[in-house]
Amino acid sequence: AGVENSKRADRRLLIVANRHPVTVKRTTDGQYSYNISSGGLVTGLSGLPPSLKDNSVYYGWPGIDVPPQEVEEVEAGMADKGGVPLWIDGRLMDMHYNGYSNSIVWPLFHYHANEMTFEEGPWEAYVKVNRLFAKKVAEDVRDNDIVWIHDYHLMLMPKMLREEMRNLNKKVRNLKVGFFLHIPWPSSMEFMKLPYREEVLESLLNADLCGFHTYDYARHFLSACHKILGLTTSPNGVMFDGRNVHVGAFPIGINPEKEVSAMKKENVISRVKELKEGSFKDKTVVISVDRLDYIKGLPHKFHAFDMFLENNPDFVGHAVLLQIVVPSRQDVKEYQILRSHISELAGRINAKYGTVTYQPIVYRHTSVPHDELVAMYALADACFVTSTRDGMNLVSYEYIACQYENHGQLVISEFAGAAQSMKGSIVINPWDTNDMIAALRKALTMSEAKKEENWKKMWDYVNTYTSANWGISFVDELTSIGTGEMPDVLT
Ligand code: ADQ
Repeated sequence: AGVENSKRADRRLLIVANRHPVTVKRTTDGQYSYNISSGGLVTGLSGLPPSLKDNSVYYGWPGIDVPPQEVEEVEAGMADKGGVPLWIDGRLMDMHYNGYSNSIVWPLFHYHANEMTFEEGPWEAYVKVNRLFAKKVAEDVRDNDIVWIHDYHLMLMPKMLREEMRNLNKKVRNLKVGFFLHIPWPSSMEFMKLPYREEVLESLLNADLCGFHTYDYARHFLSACHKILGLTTSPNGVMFDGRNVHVGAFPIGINPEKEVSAMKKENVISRVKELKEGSFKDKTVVISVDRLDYIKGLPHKFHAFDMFLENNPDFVGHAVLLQIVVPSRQDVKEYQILRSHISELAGRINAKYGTVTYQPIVYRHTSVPHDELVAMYALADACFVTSTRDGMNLVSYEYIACQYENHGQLVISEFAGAAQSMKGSIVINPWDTNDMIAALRKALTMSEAKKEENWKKMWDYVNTYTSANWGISFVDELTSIGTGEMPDVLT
């Protein structure tokens, strides 16, 4: 590790993601505010250790169109936060984000091919935005830089980056380019449905390292390279253009210290007490925290909770599902339909079992401040994750980090990447209602000794495979790739 660390020491790390972790907003008095956004990618990146963060520059769209005379001011504001904004027209970004990215790749990679929607222009917008990112980074890269491209919005960037550097006739020594996918890579049979599948694969193979959350995703990627492009693969790489492109599993984590220190704050301690003695007095609480998304299996979960109460009358009157949903992609029709569907389900279940003093589903559609989220994780007796597909699922890790006193249980879908690593959890199939009913009962009636034993296994994992560990492993693997294997100088 010492040798690898020295390879990354003093090298700049250019972290490139579609949305900049810093969202810029214009305030009513004409000033600009700079806020860290929420979401899985931001949670992962925010936990990188100082050894990586201190030399990092973040590239991404800041979420706003700024008039030309104010660009300099915002660039300075973002530079303070280690960021470089990509100035791309908001309408183009919208087509890029809601088009090929979220109406084609997102559903398909989560095995929801039926929810792919096709309209004019999404591919062109995807190409244009990837090109603009590639141009900007190509202008900025210099010797020894590490470029780390994130996620499914920027899959064309690895190839375009090399093209743009060639166009600029730019020679950069010892550059390393890595790509990490935050969502699942589907089986090759599913991936084959992707329009422009060859372009996507060939572009990714211009990176030196392609990383995924699990070995299954990495294996699916390799098999797509073999089946679609006819390439020769090994368990951890693929030969392309005379080079060995490295492929591996780098499971993302959280920064558990952030949750544990929040738990110790006075306001969090008093909030937990207030909720336990107030709205949740004598209640058994099952918590769920999801972005509003059809991959999270919300209808499956609500139906299972309904059937759980029907089959376990001893829990009626005191079991509560506390469901927090973060608004997401609200301008996409499928998401609007889902929103009204789950509101209706919650209303129906509450009408079925509720009384003036008991509401079985407490459903909130809002983003929640971190301290409040921690208080809710802390008071819950179990966490229920029912994703029909989920790259990893960081909510399950955050919950475990907040349970060092109570040892609440995790009930998690086998289709979430995290289920593979969380030994000690109760793994369920979200398509099997009886399985979920039994799992909830098991989680809520387990002996204290067994709960502690399970929780300890999960905590050991969460506390070892942190976001810091993820960032370091990926960057170390990237920088340790032999220079002989890749063209050192890009011309
Ligand atoms: P997401 O689909 O966003 O991430 P997840 O990994 O669970 O899913 O991360 C969600 C993050 O948002 C958590 O840190 C959570 O605390 C936060 N959050 C959720 N609800 C919130 C609320 N109401 N208010 C405030 N914060 C909230 C994507 C992939 C995942 C993958 C991550 C990281 O879909 O599978 O684990 O990227 O790679």
